[in-house]
Amino acid sequence: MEHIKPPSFPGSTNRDCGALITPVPMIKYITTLLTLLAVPACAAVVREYSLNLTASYLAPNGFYREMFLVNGQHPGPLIEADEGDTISATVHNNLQVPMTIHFHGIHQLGTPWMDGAPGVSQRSIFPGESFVYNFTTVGQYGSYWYHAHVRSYYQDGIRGPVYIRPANDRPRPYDMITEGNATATSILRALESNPTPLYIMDWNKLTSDAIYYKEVTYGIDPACIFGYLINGKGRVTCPTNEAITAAGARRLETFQNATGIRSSFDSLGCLDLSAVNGYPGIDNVALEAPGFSTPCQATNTDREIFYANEADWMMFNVVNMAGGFASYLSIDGHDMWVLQVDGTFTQPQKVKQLYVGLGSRYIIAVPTVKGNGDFAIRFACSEVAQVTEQIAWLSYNAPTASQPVDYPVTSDVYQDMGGNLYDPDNTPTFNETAAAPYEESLKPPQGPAQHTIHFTLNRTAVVSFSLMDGGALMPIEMELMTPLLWADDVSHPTTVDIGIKTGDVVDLIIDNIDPVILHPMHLHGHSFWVVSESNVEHFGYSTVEEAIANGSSKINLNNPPYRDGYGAAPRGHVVFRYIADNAGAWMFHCHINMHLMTGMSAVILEDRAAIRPKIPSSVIDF
Ligand SMILES: [Cu+2]
Repeated sequence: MEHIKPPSFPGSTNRDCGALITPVPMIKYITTLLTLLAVPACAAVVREYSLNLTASYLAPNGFYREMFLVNGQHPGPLIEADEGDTISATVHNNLQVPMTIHFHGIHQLGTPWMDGAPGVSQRSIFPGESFVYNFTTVGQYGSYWYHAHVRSYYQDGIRGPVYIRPANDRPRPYDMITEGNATATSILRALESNPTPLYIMDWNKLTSDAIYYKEVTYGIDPACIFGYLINGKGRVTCPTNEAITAAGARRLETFQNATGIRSSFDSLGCLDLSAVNGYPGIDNVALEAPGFSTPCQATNTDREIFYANEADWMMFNVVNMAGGFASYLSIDGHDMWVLQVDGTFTQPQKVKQLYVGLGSRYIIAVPTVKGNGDFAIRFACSEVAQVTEQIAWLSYNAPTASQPVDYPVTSDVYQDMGGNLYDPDNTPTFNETAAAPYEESLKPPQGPAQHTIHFTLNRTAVVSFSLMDGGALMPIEMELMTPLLWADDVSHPTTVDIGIKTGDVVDLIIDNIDPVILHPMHLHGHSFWVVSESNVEHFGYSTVEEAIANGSSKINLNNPPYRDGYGAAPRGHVVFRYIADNAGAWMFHCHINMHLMTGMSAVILEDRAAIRPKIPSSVIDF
């Protein structure tokens, strides 16, 4: 294999793989055939990266705090590859805390010890140490990301994107949205080599350790952020309480239905959760949750700007790298075509609003409108707990040093800061359930599964979240224990050790009994089909087979979404089906960091005996 050092500028590569294809103006099927013939197969290479983790004191939204950086930046640098390449990323931990890096959505096929789960697949990288993550991208393409998996440290800045250009022979849905226009299709094909980054991060006033300390010491759920950052940039705005309350009307109702209490919003749009937290108004600085007690102060820091110029299309790589909150995305005056979700081409959907789940990735194509002007790209928090919005810009003007001026609602704005659609009947929002894979062969196995595991998502105390039936919590200390991948004793109550063998089909039935919180559930090592879901009722059967035998209309084994993370709605359920094709010890957890840290996590052992002898001694002895 040839070794390639990281490119010195974005998108550079010394090969032609996945790059612009010369358009051939014929009917689409012949075009596709010629396209395949015209491009030589790519030889896999090793992509070498060095990730240097440091701490700094910076003010991305105008307020200084300690934060972490990867190679001096936040988010970290793009790791890119062509499908089939090997990635070799050396992590140098120059922080004062232990660290691991998880490559979110990358299956780690055959290398479960490279999964970056502390106490599960490796020992932590301690301050001053380095560790090399080495893994293949065979069989995977599209958008991923990497992040710290120790505690909540990715919320402090240890997070960045991974992009894998699809192999030339991957079927793409571009003809469906260009109606066979070969030039347009070739433009999309070219944009796919280097989509425009649109990375969403939630940001806090305090470090994640400080928040966690307050959480466990005082028993408060700090379900409140200090706003989003887009590509590491953003500003604090302070809408009136009247405007926040109007945008948050639905949230107030939901909270009242669940608790019987009429709540209100503070100046950062955070819902007063004193009814949950047990403190009648948090006004003690020692107890202060992010957002509470300190009146909102507006800042004038830079927002991210993208210049569209004369291109017919833009293609965005949307990644939700947040640690707590999902988001609604819309672009004023623009449609969006959703083309990929979680590293899989999907049946395209034309939407004006996209729900961006925590940890999830979306490749979207945006037809440009040309002309002049600056259009807001809006990110509105989708959670009950807060009304907050961040903005980036899509600009048709010549680049200047000054920032566009925020503007209020116009006819071209599709959502408000609460994520509410202005014209819900005529403004299509993304339908996750309908986002089936474009490749029709990517269907779940039919028939009964070999294993069914039932989970119940539950809040067992103010700051205690469980997923095991019976309420067992994964202790945070697990991060420091001998990794379960090779530990002698795996008999912990959050370890699922039920004899899963390679080739077995596994169903995860997940009932969410919380009345308010959507839990974004993430499985390591696999993608799964979402074969049943509901936001109004629990699954109600002990297996998928039983549901089918009873004539349940819930089950979709025909064209379900194919994901590596998916939200379990409050009072609802999801059922994930996957093929055990990757021996290892795989985490299954909520991606809300505070839920993960307080127990909402399990490890599913898969043919551990087969993989254990193959673990490199360099990993075991690390
Ligand atoms: Cu959760």
